[in-house]
This record gives sequence, C-alpha cells and structure tokens, in this order.
Amino acid sequence: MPRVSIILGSKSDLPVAEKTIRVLKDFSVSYEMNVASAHRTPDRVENLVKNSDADVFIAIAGLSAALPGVVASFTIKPVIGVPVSGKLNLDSLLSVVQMPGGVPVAAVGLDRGDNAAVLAVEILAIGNGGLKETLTEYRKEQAEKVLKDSEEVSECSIL
Ligand code: RP5
Repeated sequence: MPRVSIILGSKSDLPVAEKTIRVLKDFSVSYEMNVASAHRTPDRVENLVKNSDADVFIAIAGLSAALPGVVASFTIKPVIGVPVSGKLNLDSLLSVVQMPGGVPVAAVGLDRGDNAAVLAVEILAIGNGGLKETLTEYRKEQAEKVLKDSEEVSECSIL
C-alpha cells in the first residue's frame, strides 16, 4: 500500500516530482503518482484523493495552483503543496500558501519537491521508529556535507 500519494497538476510538473521520488526512494517509502488537474479534471482529483489509502498527499502545481488546496478539501490527511516556478513564481507560491482557515496546506518552497518528500517522511516517522533513525542519520549526513564543503572552499588571506 503506497504511503504517499503524489499528484501533479500536469505532466510538465514531472521534473519537480522526480526530486520527490528520489528522496522517497532513499527512505524506502512507497508512493503512487498520478496527474490530475484541479481545473481540467476536478472529478479525477476528487476520486484519486477519496480512493487513496496513502497517509500523506504531495500536490505539485504551477500557475494558478489550486491543486494542493483542492486536494486538502477532500481529505483530513496532511497535504504538502509544492508550488512550481514559472514566469511569475508568486502566482503558484501564493496560491499554495494562502489557504483559508481550517483547510491548511503545508507549503514548501518553489520547486522543492525534495523538501516535500522529507516533510512527508517526517510525518510518517511520528509512528515509525525505523524512519526516525533514518531521518536522524540523514540530518547527520547533511551536517557532514556542510563541513566537507567548507573544507573545500575555505580560504584565509592575511595581508
Ligand atoms: C498547472 O499549470 C500545472 O500544475 C502546471 O504547472 C501548469 C502548466 O500546465 P501545462 O499547461 O503545462 O499542462 O495547472
């Protein structure tokens, strides 16, 4: 049974979804992925959400990005929204973030499909000791990478 449902507003959002998939695979978290548009196929969005057994939804959309909010309207499970960049950027960002009270979407940054996956894993880890350990290890790796990067670029010039 997929733990995460990824819904794309369009096939053109696939490069962002690929970032999500990479992270979910790293954490061995199962997922399903579908394309469904809030504007072009609203019934399909409703059916996908209502018939899914996933614990967390990740909705990825650009332009007037209604998809994450519409997904949230059909479920009480957590919904993470990923705004996709375009000519304006604020259009999708504000569409995902500015939800009315009572129906929140957890918004990540523009094109941050990777962060959406990490957040989904953090939600799933609440009830999963194994995932908690893997997340802790992941954070350590991030810290080590910063130190390694610093070693590579550090310079000191004393005149
Ligand atoms: C949104 O419109 C989609 O999520 C996509 O980011 C954007 C453009 O869609 P296409 O015209 O490329 O299908 O609904």
